[in-house]
Amino acid sequence: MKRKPYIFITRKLPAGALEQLYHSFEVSMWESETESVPRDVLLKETQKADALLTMLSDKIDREVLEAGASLKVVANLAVGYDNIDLKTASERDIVVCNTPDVLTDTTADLAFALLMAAARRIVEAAEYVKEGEWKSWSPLLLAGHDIHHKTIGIVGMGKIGEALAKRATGFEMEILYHNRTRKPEAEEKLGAQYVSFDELIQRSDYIVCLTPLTAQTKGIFNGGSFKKMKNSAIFVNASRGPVVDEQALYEALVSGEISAAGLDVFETEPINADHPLLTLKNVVALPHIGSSSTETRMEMMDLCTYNIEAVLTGKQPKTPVEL
Ligand code: 8YV
Repeated sequence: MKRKPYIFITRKLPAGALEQLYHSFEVSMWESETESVPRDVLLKETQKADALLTMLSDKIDREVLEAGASLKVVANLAVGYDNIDLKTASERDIVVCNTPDVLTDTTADLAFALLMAAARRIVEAAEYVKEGEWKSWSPLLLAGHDIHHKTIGIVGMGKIGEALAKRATGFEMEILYHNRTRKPEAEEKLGAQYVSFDELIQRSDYIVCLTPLTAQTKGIFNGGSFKKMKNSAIFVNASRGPVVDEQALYEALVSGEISAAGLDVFETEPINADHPLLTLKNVVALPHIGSSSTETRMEMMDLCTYNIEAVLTGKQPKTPVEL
């Protein structure tokens, strides 16, 4: 009898999300919600896998892809796929899928929430109350910065960037953006203005990074860029940690070159509790939860399972990455 195609899932996911797969395939998963699958287990499982359902924390490099003699599809539970070696996947005719669209609004919500939290010192103020520090009122108690009518600069005007710009219109912000290509719809409908990267960082009160991590975007926020920003600028990163030189960001925050930062992503994740950035009051740090609403995570899992099933049954996946 022909064996059923085998799917390996690199993290424990709710069984309900995978029901569709259990019907027709042999499925197993790494039974931890919090710990990444060890490299040796990943390599061993990949040897017999027809499909992998992966997370951002799995390095799907040449060694893994070459181990998968019958591997046909890698479905990544993320819109980003910088953890996957696309070149090798393409050479080996392995389809790579991601989860765009379903997470657009949720991630834009989070990016705006980070901006607001950093601007109005929400986390610092909440801790102040909980720690019993609130003894009296004073005129400038935990005074932050306004958001409405300020200038937001969006670096990376993809779908999430546009959804963020839409939110910014509600706050009557001036919207600047920088992207590899112009976005006529965002310009016409949202009044977003296309500017160079330098003009954006110089003019914006809020600089929000949403660009994918590529060889071109690695380290674009460095000492030189923080120097060009306003001293009152607030920097938000909801894309990938390595687009930022964290040492330079730390120095800019300490020296007052910029005023605050809201960070959902870091060069190394999870970030160490003793990381210098975490000692600063003007940093709001989150554990990479951009797309993490229950509704959206379920939709992302559904999309991954749809894509895997499609490839394994000879149909078109919904969201293949262009290789
Ligand atoms: C993921 C993300 O949920 O989609 C992305 O690229 O960064 C997040 O939405 C997270 O990376 C988990 O894999």
